[in-house]
Amino acid sequence: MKIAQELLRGDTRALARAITLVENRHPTSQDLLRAVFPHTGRSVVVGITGAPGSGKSTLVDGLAGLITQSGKNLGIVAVDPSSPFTGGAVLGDRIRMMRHSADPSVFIRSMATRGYLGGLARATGDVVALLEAAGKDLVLVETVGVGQDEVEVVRLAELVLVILTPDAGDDVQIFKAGIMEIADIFVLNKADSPDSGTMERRLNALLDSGGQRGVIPPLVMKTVATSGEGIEALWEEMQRSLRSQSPEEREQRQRRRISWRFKMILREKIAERLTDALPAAEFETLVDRICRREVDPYTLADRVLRENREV
Ligand SMILES: Nc1nc2c(ncn2[C@@H]2O[C@H](COP(=O)(O)OP(=O)(O)OP(=O)(O)O)[C@@H](O)[C@H]2O)c(=O)[nH]1
Ligand SMILES: [Mg+2]
Repeated sequence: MKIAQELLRGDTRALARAITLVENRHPTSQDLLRAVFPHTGRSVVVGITGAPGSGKSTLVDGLAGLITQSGKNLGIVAVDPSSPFTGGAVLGDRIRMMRHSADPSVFIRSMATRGYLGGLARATGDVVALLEAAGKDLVLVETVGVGQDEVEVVRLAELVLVILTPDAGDDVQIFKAGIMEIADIFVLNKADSPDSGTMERRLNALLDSGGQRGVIPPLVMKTVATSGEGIEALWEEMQRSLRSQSPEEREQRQRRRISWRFKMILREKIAERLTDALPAAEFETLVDRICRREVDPYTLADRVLRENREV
């Protein structure tokens, strides 16, 4: 495939087109992903998650400056649930907010869920694979940690940063959706807020209680993303943390990424085939039967699966 070859040579326009194909599930996208697969697994993927508005994009922007200065080829993916409920800015605004959106050594792409979270996770894995094939040394994936599906996305990362702010209620968020287990580094952003000392103590106390259970508590780094304060120290710590991973650990993390991606692909394919096997009219007939209380939805779901075993 021509586009695959161009992408492998690092052609940015080919990369952008390839991502669009993958996002739109264009019929050729699977061939494209197959063609580039042998060239994946080379980048370091860093996941950055946190509540809406916690300063993820501002931090990513600050990190981007340091990363490109060190001569690394950088890719950024901003995963956007674009739900009216998260109250965040609209997609375009978020990207424009990044100073590095005009920097040619940084490739930035944002992805919207279009209301289908499972598919978003699959697409994110695919987009990361394309960035790897295009020769990015480092890929930053920004995702809003509002729910299980969004947090799930950071499972494709070798290093996970969880961004917290001094606002009340954050310690609930840490434990929600298993964020605690996946964080390698906690970033306490908006450290310019007067409540940041209190939050830091609470956070350290929470993490220490995890330490008593034999888990090494992740570090807490304080930043003011808007002024750049603490970002250099954070980047140092990220590099230190990556260097300290043993070859076995790195292999394990890469395996986790592959296993996660494989599961997402399988899940999506099964869902797709089931939808194909159950045309809308037939589906509505089943709904009618459930409405009439003739049969419960669980029994019917099992029956549909049994009848479509070959799909
Ligand atoms: N005071 C202060 N404001 C900050 C800091 N970091 C970010 N902000 C502001 O917080 C707002 C949200 O920042 P973003 O970087 O867009 O946050 P985000 O987490 O990417 O937001 P979403 O992608 O919408 O979830 C912006 O107005 C930033 O200028 C900080 O350290 N201190
Ligand atoms: Mg953002």
